[in-house]
Parts: sequence; C-alpha cells; structure tokens
Amino acid sequence: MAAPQGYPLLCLENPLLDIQARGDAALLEKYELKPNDAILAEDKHMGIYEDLLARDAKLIPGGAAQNTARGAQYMLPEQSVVYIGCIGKDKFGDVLKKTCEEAGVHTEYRVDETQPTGKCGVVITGHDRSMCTHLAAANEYKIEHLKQPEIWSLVEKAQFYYVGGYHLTVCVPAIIALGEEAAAKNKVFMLSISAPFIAQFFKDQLDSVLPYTDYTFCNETEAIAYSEGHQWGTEDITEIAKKFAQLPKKNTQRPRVAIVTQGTLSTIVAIGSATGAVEVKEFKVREISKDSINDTNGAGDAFAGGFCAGIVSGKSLDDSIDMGQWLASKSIQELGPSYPFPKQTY
Ligand code: 26A
Repeated sequence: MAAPQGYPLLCLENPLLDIQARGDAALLEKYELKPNDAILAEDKHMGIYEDLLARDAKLIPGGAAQNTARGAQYMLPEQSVVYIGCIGKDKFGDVLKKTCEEAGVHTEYRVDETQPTGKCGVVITGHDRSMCTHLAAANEYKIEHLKQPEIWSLVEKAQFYYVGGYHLTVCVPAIIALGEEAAAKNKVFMLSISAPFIAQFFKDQLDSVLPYTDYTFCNETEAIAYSEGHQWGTEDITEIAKKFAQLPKKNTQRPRVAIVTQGTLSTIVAIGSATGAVEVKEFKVREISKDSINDTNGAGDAFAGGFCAGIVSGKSLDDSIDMGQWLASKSIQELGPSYPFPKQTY
C-alpha cells in the first residue's frame, strides 16, 4: 500500500538484476566488451550470463536509478522514496521488489506478463566494470502505467523527480510527463546521463528531455561523449559542464546545475543563471585506501542517491555533493551497488 501522503522523491528507470562476477581480458574479448562500459545486449552477448554464472557470479539487485532510489532512502527519513519501472512475473522480479522493500523504497512496478525481469551482466576486472544489459521486461514500461490514477497521484504528490538516462531507451513519453509536471509546478527534475552510448546513440531522446532538467549528472566519459556528439569541439570537463549549465531550460525559476563526477578526481559542478553567467565549483572526493575498495559498480548511482537525499532534505548544494561523495565511498566498499548494513549514519 502506498503511503497516503505520497513520497517526496520519485525515481523512474529500468529494474534489473545484476549478475556480477570477476572476469578477465579473455572474457571481455569473447563478447567484444570494453573494460569500463555499459551496453545493451545483442544476440551475440546472450551467452555472457551463463559464462558469468559459471564464474560463481553473485545475483545483486541493480538497475542504475533503482540503486539511486535505495541510496537516497538510505539517508532519508522513512517513506521518502518511490521507484517506478517494469519487471516480469518471475522470481527475479520478486527479489527486486523485496530488496526495495527491505531498503524502505516503495515500488510501483508495472508487471509484464510476457517478458522476464531484465538482467545486467557485470564483468569486474580490477577497478573496472563492464555491463551488458538484457532489458527484457524493463523495456516494456508504458506511459499508460504512469497515467493510472493511483500512480499519477504519487507523481503529483512528489516534489522531486530523478530519472535514470537509461530509461531514454525505453519510454521517453513517461520522462517528458514527469518533466512537464515538474516544470509546471516548479518542482525539481534530475537526470543522469548514465552511459556514453546514451549520449551517442540516444542523442535526440536525450536532447528532448534536457530542457526539463534542474540537475544533470554524468561522469567524465559521458560528458566527452556528449560533447563529441554535439560537435562542441572540447574535451575539457569544466568547459563541457559550463555548456550543460547554459543549455535551454523550461523552468526558468531554477538555474541548471551540471554535475560531472570523475572517479577519484574532483567533482566539477557548473551552476547556470538567468544572465548567462556560470559559476564553477570543484569538490574533492573522499579518499579511501585502495585496499578497502570492493568494486566500483554503482559508485555513480550511490553518488546521485546521496546527492538527492541532500536536495530532498533541503541541504545546500555543497552539502548535498558531500552527501553524494560519502554514500559513493560507502558503496564502493560493498559488493555491487549496495550500502553498508547495519546502517551507517552520515
Ligand atoms: C538500459 N541499460 C543499459 C541499463 C543499465 C543499467 N540500468 C538501467 N538500464 N545498464 C546497466 N545498468 C545498471 O547500472 C548499475 C551500475 O551503475 C546495472 O544494473 C548496475 O546496477
């Protein structure tokens, strides 16, 4: 049962189960994968899930924005987050629902009768992770689900929206519907670019939703992919962040804030303004020893989760960035996109 008062933060994207194992160069080569990337699986990739299971893979709840939703709830009071996406009618779907429930995230999944729950093969080599996603049911999300009165009422009650850019491959109308709701009522709309392939091959879809964004998240590779795709002629992260901050915006009552994470290097934040002037800030990450890193899968999602928690609880931009960096540092010490249990406090 959804809470009658709703949830301040609503997240939308692709619910996936991660099948994660350590791999090597031979495995990456077999499936023509880069060490650090995220792609959609084609027919030639379908064997990877069996190969990973043969390597003692762990099954871990994933899906980028679902990780962010769990991360934000980790740092917020009870009943703060609702997550929406599409799962299949199967065991993996039940696992995802249960994990969200345990993390205190309310889910409103569309359940597809024909496709299995989506999965993501994650190959860990050193501090890199390569992800190969078979969306299956996650690809069946429909705007009609969002527009059902009981779901739409949760949309209306929410004050903050976070959409994973991976959903741009699935249901752009749903993203636009959230963007329109946010812009019309001066609520906060946040979007992560999620992967270089989104900036390259889903460029038009991305550009159709960017005007709704108050906060954009990406890492350095995604920033450069966007810049290349738009012939901006620069690989300078600060320059790219500044250009993001100045892109056209629907809701002119809020500035755009473009946030670019760069692994262990500083996070770059560009804040636009009505006059066209852009302020740039840099934030050092929280250092942890190399030995205490378990794996970096989900670090960006955790950062976004901590950041969203800050924004939802009315913290300043600087404090919210620090909350993001704190949660990311915690998540990379866990296996996969997970957070410490028992709960640690910021
Ligand atoms: C559409 N694609 C490719 C995806 C994903 C994805 N989540 C949604 N859609 N490809 C990988 N992921 C998730 O990213 C997390 C790490 O950031 C994985 O499930 C993993 O948990």
